Amino acid sequence: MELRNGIGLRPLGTTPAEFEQDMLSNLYYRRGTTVESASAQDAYESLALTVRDRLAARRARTAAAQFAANPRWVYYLSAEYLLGRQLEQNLLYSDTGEVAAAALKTLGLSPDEVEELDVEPGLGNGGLGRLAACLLDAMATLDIPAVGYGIRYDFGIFKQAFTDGAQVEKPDDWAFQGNPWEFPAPDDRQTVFFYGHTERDADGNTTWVPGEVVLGEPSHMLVPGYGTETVNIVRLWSARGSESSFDLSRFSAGQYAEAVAAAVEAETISKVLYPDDSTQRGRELRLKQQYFLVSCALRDIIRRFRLRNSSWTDFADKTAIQLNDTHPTLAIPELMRLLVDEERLSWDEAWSITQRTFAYTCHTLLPEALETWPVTLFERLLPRHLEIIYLINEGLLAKVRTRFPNDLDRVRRMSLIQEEPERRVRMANLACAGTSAVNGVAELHSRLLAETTLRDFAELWPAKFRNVTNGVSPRRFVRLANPTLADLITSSLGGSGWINDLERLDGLAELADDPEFRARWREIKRANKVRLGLGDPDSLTDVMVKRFHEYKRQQLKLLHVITQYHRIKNNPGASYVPRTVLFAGKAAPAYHAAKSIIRLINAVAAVIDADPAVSPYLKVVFPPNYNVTLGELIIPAADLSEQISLAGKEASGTGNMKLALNGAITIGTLDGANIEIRDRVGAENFFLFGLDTPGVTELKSTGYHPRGYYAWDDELRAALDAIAAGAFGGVGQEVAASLLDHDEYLTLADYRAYIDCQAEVDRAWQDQDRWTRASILNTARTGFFSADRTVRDYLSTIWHVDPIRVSHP
Ligand code: NBG
Repeated sequence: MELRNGIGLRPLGTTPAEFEQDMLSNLYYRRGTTVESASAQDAYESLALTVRDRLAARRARTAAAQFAANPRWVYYLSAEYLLGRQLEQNLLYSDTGEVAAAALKTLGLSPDEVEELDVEPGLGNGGLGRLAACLLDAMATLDIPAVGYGIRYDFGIFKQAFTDGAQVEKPDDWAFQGNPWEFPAPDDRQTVFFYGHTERDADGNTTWVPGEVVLGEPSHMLVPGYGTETVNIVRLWSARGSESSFDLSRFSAGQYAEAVAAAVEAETISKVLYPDDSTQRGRELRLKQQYFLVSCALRDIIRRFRLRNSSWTDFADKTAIQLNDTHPTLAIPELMRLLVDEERLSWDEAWSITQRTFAYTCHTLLPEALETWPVTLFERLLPRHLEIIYLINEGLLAKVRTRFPNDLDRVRRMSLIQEEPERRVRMANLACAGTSAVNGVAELHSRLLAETTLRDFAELWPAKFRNVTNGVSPRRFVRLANPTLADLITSSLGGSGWINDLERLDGLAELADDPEFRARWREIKRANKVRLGLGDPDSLTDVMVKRFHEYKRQQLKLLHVITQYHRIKNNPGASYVPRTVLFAGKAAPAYHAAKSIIRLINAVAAVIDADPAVSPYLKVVFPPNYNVTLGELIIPAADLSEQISLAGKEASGTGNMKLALNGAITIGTLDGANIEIRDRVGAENFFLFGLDTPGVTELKSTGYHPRGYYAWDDELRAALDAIAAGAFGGVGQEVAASLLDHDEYLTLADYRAYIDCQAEVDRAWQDQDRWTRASILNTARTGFFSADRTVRDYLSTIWHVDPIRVSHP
């Protein structure tokens, strides 16, 4: 009995000799090989297993403590997780870094070679996916009983390469060599239905008769807390064909492909992250993925609930499910279906449980980014869910009509069904209706959500709307990514307590004027640039790393680069602040305009590189395939952080937080979390430019004419003319035309303010003491942006879940 709950486990050794012994047993018994014939992969996996075992022991104790407490759990549902590499993280979190290094040494293995084999699971696309990973990290660190649910995509986000400067997408077969960090649990598999029809019996009960049955097989990875015993899990689901999906008679008849067709079809569901949705089949696959995730997750959540509870009346008190954007919104009608059709609860009771269980985080302001699905697709794929959505809609609209009589327009806007031009299900509306809390991810964003994008819902349910400003993991983005800075901070603050209590960074502020401390600060930044190995480490490293999107305005940064290029060309004798401009990021495969901007950046980089009059002062680098691993190298090396989205478009940004924490100074607009960063670091330590949200609204309402700016500003005209004339290749014409004719994100309107602000950056850089002071203060004053604080905010305003301490063995 003791053994079962993880408390009676034989403790694993902590000495180098014991670690080495365990690594050898893993090599022999689990890899089935010997020292003589071990490959680098064998060495890596044996090391990974040895580290994992130490966390698994903690996991066993965590589960014992958590289940014994029968608490309210947090379940985080997300289509994306960008977990980052696991080896270094788990060495740190299990405090085995030193013994592991010693063991590797005696076994004659190179740590670098082993580290190289640790593949990043790229199961996400951008900020939303990395936020999910940071929140899991913080929940474990704060001892919160939590499980993350997602999909184990066979292929993660594509690998980006450049051919002639153009983005090409290669499949990311991240688990090709296996993934030593995960535990498959096929016995917890779930059955998922699709298609078919519904039937009603004499008592009015409904049954869904499916047309396709697929299996969901989970495996989990460990999510350790830092500086605590808790180890939570993230459970990722793979789709499999059901037992009947192999057709032996066809196989025997030599129809091999037909024999496995059903299984292949089923497995397609977890094949890739965000399949191309430009075709009907692609859209259907995406909706299938969404339902697959929520169906598996909810059944698993209910299975866990039943381990300790028996009454549905307790469900919402024991379960807080957070919907990370609208992708998992189908969980709302799915829980209704389970409660009403399968558990035979009354509609009202089921609806009350559902609303109290769920909460929804919105990550965008772009109305076009709010998901909708054709009703016809729903009808075919999820016939019962569509019926349930109609019923939810009836209740919702009745409420709207009572609250706002004779307001037909409002009813039309709030309906879960869009009627024109095609009938579609509005997922964000469903998410607002079926939850008890809706939050944005930065103060401005939450306010704008309630005033614009989700205004009708905020008027109906003002108390539902909250703000929870995003945060990032200080473990991954300072301690692991920037170990020398972390050491300096630890020695300056007299201990490493700041890592789990990030506001303590404030103690660095008093060192900002200490010349010795400043010198050390600068040395570390320089060493991080050398480690990155791109560009002159003494130049100003100007960094724009994020997904490519026109609203984020990489094109504005590019206009600055071209303007600077022209200035140097036109006045070669003058002196310039040498800059290395670093772009990194991927564009969605079907996003043509973003891909053109990537291509143009690479072309400009090549022209500058080839020009000896310019290249001493200006260099543009664009390392391909931005991911968490590359971010961990770039962020600590940055001097300047580019956060230049059009005000009112960036929900929050989290790269802005990571960069500021690592001492980069932001140049940015009053958008997303930039505002909160500036409030904290102080206006004098932040380069602000551009229109604010009221300014944007006003300009748009009076009619925006990009050509006016072009006509009036000589430098802007020169830059656009050069682009359009093909000075940087053929793609320029299209980019210039789009800016001159549409410029949806007001790039040209903010151009002059941005260029002038960049001149201020140059001036500030020339006073290195002043710069370093500002850099130190950026780190000192951004402790607020720890994901730990974010999780505490979710806990106190939305989840109301208590921590559970796991005792030492
Ligand atoms: C992103 C927003 C960011 C925000 C993160 C996390 C997606 C789809 N959205 O501004 O663009 O910081 O979500 O909330 O990745």
